[in-house]
Amino acid sequence: MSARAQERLALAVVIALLIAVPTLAIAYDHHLDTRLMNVPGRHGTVHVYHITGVARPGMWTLDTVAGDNYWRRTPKKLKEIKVWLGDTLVLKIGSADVEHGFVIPALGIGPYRVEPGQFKVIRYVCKRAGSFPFLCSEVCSCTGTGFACNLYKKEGHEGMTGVLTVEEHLGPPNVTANVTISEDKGFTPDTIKVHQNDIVQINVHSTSNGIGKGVGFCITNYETKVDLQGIAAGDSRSFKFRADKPGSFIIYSSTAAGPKINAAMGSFIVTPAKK
Ligand SMILES: [Cu+2]
Repeated sequence: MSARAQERLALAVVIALLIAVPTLAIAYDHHLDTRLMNVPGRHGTVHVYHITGVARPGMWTLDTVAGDNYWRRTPKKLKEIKVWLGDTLVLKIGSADVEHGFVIPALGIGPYRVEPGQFKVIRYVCKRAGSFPFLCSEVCSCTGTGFACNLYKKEGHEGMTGVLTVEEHLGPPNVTANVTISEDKGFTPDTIKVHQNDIVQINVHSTSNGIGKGVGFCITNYETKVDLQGIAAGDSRSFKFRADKPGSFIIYSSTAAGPKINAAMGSFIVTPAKK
């Protein structure tokens, strides 16, 4: 073979490798996902999420963050993952830059160290309905020191939050309550009585704008299920949940709505289920 032909052959081999390596890498990645997806679905639907931690601006994202788009465009922040009770979550967590830590404190998931170039795969069966915040447990946004750096650290850490919402198929409510929130009377009616495990629907109507941000409706110990914020005057909101915890709980405005409404309180009473 002539020297020229050898050169051409070498060039052809290099080009072929340049195409083959990324193609194989993508195919392998796809294969791994398919394997994750195909785990027998004993627990509802299996959802696979690729979550990438990005230190600056601090966020978890579902976008691919690699190469040029790391520099050129801002990935979209992952604010919420929504699934149904009984579904299985497969979270494949990576990092686009520095070490992050993935944690869902209320569910006892993590913290898992997520280092760049590696993936942490978490499988979780959603057995509790509610809203569970996830965040980054590392101070990750800057690895240096100094004022500017500390600023970014804070931004990054605070930005790396989102919420996992596990919804329950509840069916029609056993109890419906219509509550009006007003400046002069607070919550009307101010007491809601239900039995444990009742499906409760509460329709909240506001006649006040509070101090400009509307009013809120929240029940202590039920915050992960019931937290309506910023209901403007004239607006109505509804929500439905299972009263699974017995006891006497306080109804309050979770939006700062001025002294009168902030001082107004109601009661949510859940009678224990008969045995
Ligand atoms: Cu982080």
